[in-house]
Amino acid sequence: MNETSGETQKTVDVLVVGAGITGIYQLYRAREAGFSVLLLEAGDGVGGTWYWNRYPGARFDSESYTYGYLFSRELFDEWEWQEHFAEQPETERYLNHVVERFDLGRHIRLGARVTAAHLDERSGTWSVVTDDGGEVRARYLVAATGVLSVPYFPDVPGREDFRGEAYHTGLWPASPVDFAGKRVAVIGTGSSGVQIIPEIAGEVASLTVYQRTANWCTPLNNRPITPEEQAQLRAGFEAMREILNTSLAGFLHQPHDRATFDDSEEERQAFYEQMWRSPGFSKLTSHYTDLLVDPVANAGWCEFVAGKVRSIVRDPATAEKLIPKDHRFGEKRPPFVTGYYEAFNRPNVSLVDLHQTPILRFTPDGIETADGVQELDIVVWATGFDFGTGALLRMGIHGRDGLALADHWAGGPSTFLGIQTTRFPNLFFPGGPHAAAGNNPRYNGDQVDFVTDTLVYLRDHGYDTIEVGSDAEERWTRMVDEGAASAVFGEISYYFGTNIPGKPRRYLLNSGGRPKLFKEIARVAATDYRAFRLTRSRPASAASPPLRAGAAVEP
Ligand code: NA7
Repeated sequence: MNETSGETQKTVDVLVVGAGITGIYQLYRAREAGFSVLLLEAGDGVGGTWYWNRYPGARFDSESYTYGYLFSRELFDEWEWQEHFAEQPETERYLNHVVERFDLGRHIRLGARVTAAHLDERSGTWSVVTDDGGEVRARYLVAATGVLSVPYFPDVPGREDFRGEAYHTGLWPASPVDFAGKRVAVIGTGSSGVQIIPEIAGEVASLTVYQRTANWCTPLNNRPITPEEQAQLRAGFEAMREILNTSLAGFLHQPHDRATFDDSEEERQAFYEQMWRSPGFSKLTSHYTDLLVDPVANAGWCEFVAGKVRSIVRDPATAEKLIPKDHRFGEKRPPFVTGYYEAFNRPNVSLVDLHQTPILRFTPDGIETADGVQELDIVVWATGFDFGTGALLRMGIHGRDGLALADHWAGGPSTFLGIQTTRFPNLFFPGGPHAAAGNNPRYNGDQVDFVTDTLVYLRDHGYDTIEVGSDAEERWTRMVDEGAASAVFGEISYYFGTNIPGKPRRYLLNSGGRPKLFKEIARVAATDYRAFRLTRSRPASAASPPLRAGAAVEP
């Protein structure tokens, strides 16, 4: 263990960047494993996604108790989630509680945005610079910077000319925005847009929703957790943890055992009703087994959802605009909603279909389309994120021979396990590109566990530098790319990076899912880390075991 601190420079074993759900867990695990640790966080508080996305209506669409940490039985027992799908303030409180409870705050430096990270090849250490003038030297750099952490603002002419207030859902201010009596626009109808729209619709003077692509929104079906359910959760902790730690997507929902046309028309409609009333992601994970593979089966469910939209939204023209015509259910990450379609029945809410009337420009007073200028007081950008690689490529990371990660990945990311990339030894990025798709904390947690086990292995075997081999990286990246054609989420999804103009079209999740991750991690352990090049930058101590065959030794 090594920790030194001077006025301008600090040295630690493990430097974590990002105090989101992954970074906090990594900090905890690395410290518990006996490493000296520091976490740098750009925000003025911890929480990551749950710090920045504090817009009205922001909430989980994974069940709260399946999203929270499972590493401590005591933590699980003492935190009573209020709702099956917790709202942002509760999650932010929870993450602050975790930091306090495990005394992690003293290892966290807030308000410190990483602007550069350079590898010192001689020592195998990283020198990391922050915008507050600090510099940290670390043997291992763990970028837990998230996949949805760089907000995207479309390049609309005149955007800077607008004189009203403007906010991005992913950069929401700490002090509440006063919507009362204001003329408001929401641009974007992804998961964030469809959460904020019903939340503010009753408060504003007018709400104009600018929709480019309609989404297949279905009810979240949130409700408070009853005292009986709280007791059941505690009694069933071990069983629940087992399911969550091994299931495909990290949810409790059980897969269905029937395909669409195993059922009669009547049974099918009853099942669709049951799905409509089911919680959150179960509409993907517990649906008919052929929902995502048989277009005819998928169309049946889409027709059912379209019927629901038509039955809720009173204006037929608005209803038709809200029904997707260009993609099937599940081709994009489906949002889950509370009162979304109902909001369009309010007299003060209107929908602009950007395919029919695109935004021409911003004016100082509002937004201009072919229909004229809509005068506005507040514009909400719910236009998403530079997914997957956005944060990593903006951190100024430079590896061997000064190679910039942004250049290394100019054509899209190449990784092994979504955790390491060649030419960047001792850099890990759990929860980054090529991670699995599902309930984020579960598979990001798998990656953090692997990183921590790896660091312990290195220490135990006298190594201090680890770099994935190009064979392993190519194998994993090929698996991701080849699997992308049959991945759950289709090419129009931001999971391919296609929402960002000029971004290479590459699949940014792990198309092999969690099972592939588990399999490869087991293989790494069984083959004594042969996928990696393990070296030591200083002579092994007498107590250290000899280098394994084939391992390189650096002076
Ligand atoms: P999303 O899901 O990426 O949604 C972004 C929305 O913004 C979506 O409706 C986009 O339409 C729209 N968008 C993007 N660019 C434009 C332009 N130029 N003009 C108009 N509309 C635009 O981001 P969210 O924040 O809602 O959700 C992100 C994740 O957070 C979500 O998956 C959950 O994991 C939580 P498009 O569909 O591209 O036509």
